[in-house]
Amino acid sequence: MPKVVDIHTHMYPPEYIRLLKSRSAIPLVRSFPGAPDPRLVLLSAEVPLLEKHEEDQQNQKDENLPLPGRPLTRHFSSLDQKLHFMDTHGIDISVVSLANPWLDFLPGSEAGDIAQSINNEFSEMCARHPGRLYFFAALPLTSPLPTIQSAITHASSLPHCRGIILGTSGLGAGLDDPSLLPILTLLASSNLPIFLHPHYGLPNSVYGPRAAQGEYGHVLPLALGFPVETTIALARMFLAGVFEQVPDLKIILAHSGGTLPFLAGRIESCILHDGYLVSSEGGRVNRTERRTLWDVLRTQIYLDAVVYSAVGLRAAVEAAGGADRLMFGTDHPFFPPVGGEAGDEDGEWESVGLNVEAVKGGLDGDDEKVAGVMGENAVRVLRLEGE
Ligand code: 5CU
Repeated sequence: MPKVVDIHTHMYPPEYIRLLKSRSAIPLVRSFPGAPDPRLVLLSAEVPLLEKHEEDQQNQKDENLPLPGRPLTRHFSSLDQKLHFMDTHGIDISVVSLANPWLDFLPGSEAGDIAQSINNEFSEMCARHPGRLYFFAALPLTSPLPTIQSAITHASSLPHCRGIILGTSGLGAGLDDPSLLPILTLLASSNLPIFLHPHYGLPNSVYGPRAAQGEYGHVLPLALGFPVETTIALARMFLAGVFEQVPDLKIILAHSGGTLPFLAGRIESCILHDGYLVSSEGGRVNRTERRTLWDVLRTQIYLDAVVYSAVGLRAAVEAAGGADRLMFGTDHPFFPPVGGEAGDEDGEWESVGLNVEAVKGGLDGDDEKVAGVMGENAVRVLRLEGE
């Protein structure tokens, strides 16, 4: 039987949750009177509502505002719950990663030790369930370069580590920052693919004042902010020539590449028609020798299949150059069922069903391709065989 593999599935180990509980700025965990679970507040788009709650508490006002963040249920940190979720959805193997914002907010002096301890914790979880769990390690990106390099060496020594999870901020200046090149080069030579995942979204001003009041829930930052962030991060790497400089680098893009499958053609056209880039000063665009974004997508990029529709899935397959470069994911523990009708959190999740249907529908029921996207591609690309 072909394996079903979930490559986009997160956890916050208990140590990380303790850290969030001690914080007063995002990311944080806070309890609110009357709410059954503490709230996990991660995104800058959630800050206006958090601040409004704080003001109301000080002024002893009760405006019936929506709560900021999302409920911190046991799904976020319990390994038993992860295994239950896998069993419920027929998932044989999960490649688990720390969820956003990883270690990006930690002081550099602490991040190295915390990265080591969290990566060890993931490694021990995987060792307890041989053949079922692997992980992408987190890096202490606020620490000095030697600490980051040691963390990569440590991660590659852990037997169940299959890559690293990375946000779009890099060392603070984005992924086109030349200072990141030694890290990308070491990842490539250590055969550790990057799972590139968004967190920072877009400035709150683009969502408008009604979103700041919580009127639209999380829809704008998650549905649009996240994918656009990923698109911009990858476009910046491409424009900076990172893929030429690190030709062995492999990146798995979250959420089927954000909007790249749809926008790659436009990015290419904008490059070809950019007066500065084709001028002698810009000097980047040599029509005959230049690698195109399409070429990079088809050689150095893989996409997850967390796209929720057959239309998006087909575009992702086209952009990636074939169904053998897509890998199924769930985004667990995010997007649980909400509201009575949609089911309970211990049962089947609608969000998972949508992605399974997208794979089947987008591939017109081609069993071999479906089996590839649902798991066999991940087994091959991430070397999940052998336990
Ligand atoms: O719901 C959310 O905020 C998120 C998140 O923060 N990270 C993620 O991977 N998916 C959804």
